[in-house]
Amino acid sequence: MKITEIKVLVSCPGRNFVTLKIITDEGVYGLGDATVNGREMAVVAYLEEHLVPCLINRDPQQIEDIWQYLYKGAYWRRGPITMAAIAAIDMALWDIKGKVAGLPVYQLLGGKSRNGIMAYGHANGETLEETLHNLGKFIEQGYKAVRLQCAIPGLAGTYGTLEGKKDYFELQGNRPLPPEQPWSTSKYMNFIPELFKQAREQYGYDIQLVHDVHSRLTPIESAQLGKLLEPYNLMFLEDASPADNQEGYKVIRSHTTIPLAIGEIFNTVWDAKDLIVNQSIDYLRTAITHGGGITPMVKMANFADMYHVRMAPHGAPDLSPICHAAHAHFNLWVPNFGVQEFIGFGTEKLNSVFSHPLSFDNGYIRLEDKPGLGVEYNEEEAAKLTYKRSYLPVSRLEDGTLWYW
Ligand code: CS2
Ligand code: MG
Repeated sequence: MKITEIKVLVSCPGRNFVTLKIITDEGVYGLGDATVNGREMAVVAYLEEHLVPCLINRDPQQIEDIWQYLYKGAYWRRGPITMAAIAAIDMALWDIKGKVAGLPVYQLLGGKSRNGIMAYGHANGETLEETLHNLGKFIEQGYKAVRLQCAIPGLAGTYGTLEGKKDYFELQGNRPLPPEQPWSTSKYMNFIPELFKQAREQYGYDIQLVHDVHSRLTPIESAQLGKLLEPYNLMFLEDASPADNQEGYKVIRSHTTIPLAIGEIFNTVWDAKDLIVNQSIDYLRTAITHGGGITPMVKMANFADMYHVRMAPHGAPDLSPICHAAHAHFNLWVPNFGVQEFIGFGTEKLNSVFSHPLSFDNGYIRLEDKPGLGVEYNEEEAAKLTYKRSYLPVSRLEDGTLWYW
């Protein structure tokens, strides 16, 4: 079997997605997600100019050798652009292997370790009341875990809220330049504990709650927040502090028992190694698209398992249904599974381009058995929805200092 053609397909069904299609001489093809939010065209160039020429005529069944060739052979290794490009190729090769074998990818990884994939939904609001009302709606839908994000009084626009838009796609797909959003750590720290105090008073402790700090705090501020939230028994606090400084997590860990999750911007196991070995974290959030593909995610998970770290893959709206499907196969297999972030199945426009094998019932994601990843991509519909540059916001403190968004 040989790779005869590779297409790099960009479409904007509400927001930009980069999809890789690897076609073989036996007519079997595979799909991969190469989307890096706000930097999509950099990945397109890396794939088209630097990787695709090396792959034509290769045997697509040599998944491991191709991954090693693209990673070690690159010399300029790691980074979000490189690893998303490699990830898309890796996903597509696993898709092909499953189709050739007539098996869903999770069977090739080792079969089911669970029947359903526990998901956490996003309850957010412009006010504390709206956020708690939305939490109630997720509980009614049977969610076992929910993320709470709320606009901070006095700040215009806070991460994790819709800022008046109808959905994440409208929010993320219409930023012709990076919007600048104000941030105040003190306003945030004075507000968030009250959100979780009232959530527990109103809904009790059965529902598992998570919160995403989005890397806004210094390590000692994260420790302070962790201690303030301990009475509310969160499942985890995500991205408490930027993980460029992995040592910082020793500071957080030494002050609070709140479980810590991190990893959505990680792109190799090296980004997480010290955090795992030092047992500074409890959940690893790396996504298959940003982490280099299924091949390295399996290795990361096995390494993390040695240190009781569970996998909680990133599941944001800027990952395509191909990645979400790949996560479902991975999550069905991975022994040290924690939880899967789930933002729903998107809009009609998104589903006119991507069809996927996923369903949701009573708090769990289910995966329909189909060979490979089980996703289809409608090139004709996709071609009608052309790329539209859109950025992630940037954040500034109230004195104008540039801060982590
Ligand atoms: C967030 C992401 O889902 C999450 O946990 O951190 O939505 C993140 O903001 C986006 O992936 C950025 O593109
Ligand atoms: Mg996050």
